[in-house]
Amino acid sequence: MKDPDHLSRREWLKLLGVGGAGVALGELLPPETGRPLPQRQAPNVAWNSSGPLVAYPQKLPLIVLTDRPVQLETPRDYFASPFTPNAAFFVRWHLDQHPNAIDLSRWRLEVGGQVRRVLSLSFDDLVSKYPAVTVAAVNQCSGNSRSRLQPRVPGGQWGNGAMGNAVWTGARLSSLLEAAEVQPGAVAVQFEGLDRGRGPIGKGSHRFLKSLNLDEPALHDSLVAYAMNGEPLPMLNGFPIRLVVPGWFATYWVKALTWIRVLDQPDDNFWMKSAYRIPDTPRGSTTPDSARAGAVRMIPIHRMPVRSFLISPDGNAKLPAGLPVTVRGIAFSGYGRVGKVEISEDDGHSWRDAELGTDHGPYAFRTWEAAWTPRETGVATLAVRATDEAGNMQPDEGVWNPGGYLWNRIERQSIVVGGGGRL
Ligand SMILES: Nc1nc2c(c(=O)[nH]1)N[C@H]1C(S)=C(S)[C@@H](COP(=O)(O)O)O[C@H]1N2
Ligand SMILES: [Mo]
Repeated sequence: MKDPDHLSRREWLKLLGVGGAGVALGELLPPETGRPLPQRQAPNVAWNSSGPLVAYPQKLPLIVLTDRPVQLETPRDYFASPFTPNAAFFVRWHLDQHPNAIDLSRWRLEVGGQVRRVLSLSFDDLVSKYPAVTVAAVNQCSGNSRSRLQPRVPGGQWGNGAMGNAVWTGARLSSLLEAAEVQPGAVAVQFEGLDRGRGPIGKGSHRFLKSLNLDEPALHDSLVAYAMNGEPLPMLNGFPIRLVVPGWFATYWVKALTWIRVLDQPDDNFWMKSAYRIPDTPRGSTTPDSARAGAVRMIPIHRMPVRSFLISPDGNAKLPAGLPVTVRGIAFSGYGRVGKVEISEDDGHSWRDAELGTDHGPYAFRTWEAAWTPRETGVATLAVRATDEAGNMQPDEGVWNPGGYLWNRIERQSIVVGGGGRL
């Protein structure tokens, strides 16, 4: 994380479009964030889920999983860039009354619970009283690729597009906690969004509440973010602020954050105790039988396992035999930088290194590319696997758990190769 120059209140209001033409965060942002939006083609149903494309406010046409609450998946071709445009960024809410307007003049962020000084911060306070920091980080739903699990599990049947990478700017969570002076005996910090709704009936789940233990290292990397790729957060992605927990699954990235509560007891609310739990087994995998028998210890989901994706060629076009193409994609891990990406042309029997693109930090998408010349006509299959610096390599087996979380099997893409003909 780098500490940019402290920005004045006026500049931040401008950034939000209140005080005139938006101030660019340009100097802080990698040039890729400013690229024009790619043209969309028909969604690739083998890669994405298969809902209709609908444009919600501030959003490009995205794939609808549900519309109440809103859940939208990002089509594959937006992952050709290492930064996902805000307007194409996926959306997931659990409760159906999520905000569609915020009056910033009345809005407050409260920091309370086991603290010596309760804080009630205006948006200006948040922007001007605490140093602004930035981090590039992937936000990925725990259930990304859930539709791959066998046997199928209930929950949103996401393809691979419930993820995105952005540059997040905000105050460090730890700065706020220091200012509030956490009391001895505190054990966890709970986060609450403005959204309300019924949630699973009878579970006290009408508010979305997540928490991090105070001794959790990820807490010290976390931001209370008010900018996403140098712009205000879209309403559907949590305007005006959200928690960013680099390396961890998106369920902790509480949107429309309005309460930070320091707890003196472990958090046993529905969203921590019952939802988003994974088997405490290698890779978080178990079997339907052991899950049904309650034979496996469940723990809260946390960091994201290493994954990589082949973005192009996407299989929508026939490629000529004998002509070289550049195969491109992205990779990331919640356990450290991507150290290596490899591709295979023979279904995983042999692998060769792809070339890694610019390093945007340990929590960001890392682009990769490799030259490939299809030799024979017919259907070719490419596979891609990544290894992170902690030594975790993507396996060629799926996982299974009742929540449908943690999918990270090696991805494959079939491509039709036609005769090259004569030139
Ligand atoms: N307030 C609030 N924050 C939330 C949620 C929610 O339902 N309410 N869902 C979480 C989950 S499970 C995901 S996947 C991400 C989705 O973030 P996005 O909509 O910005 O892509 O938000 C997280 N933060
Ligand atoms: Mo999620």
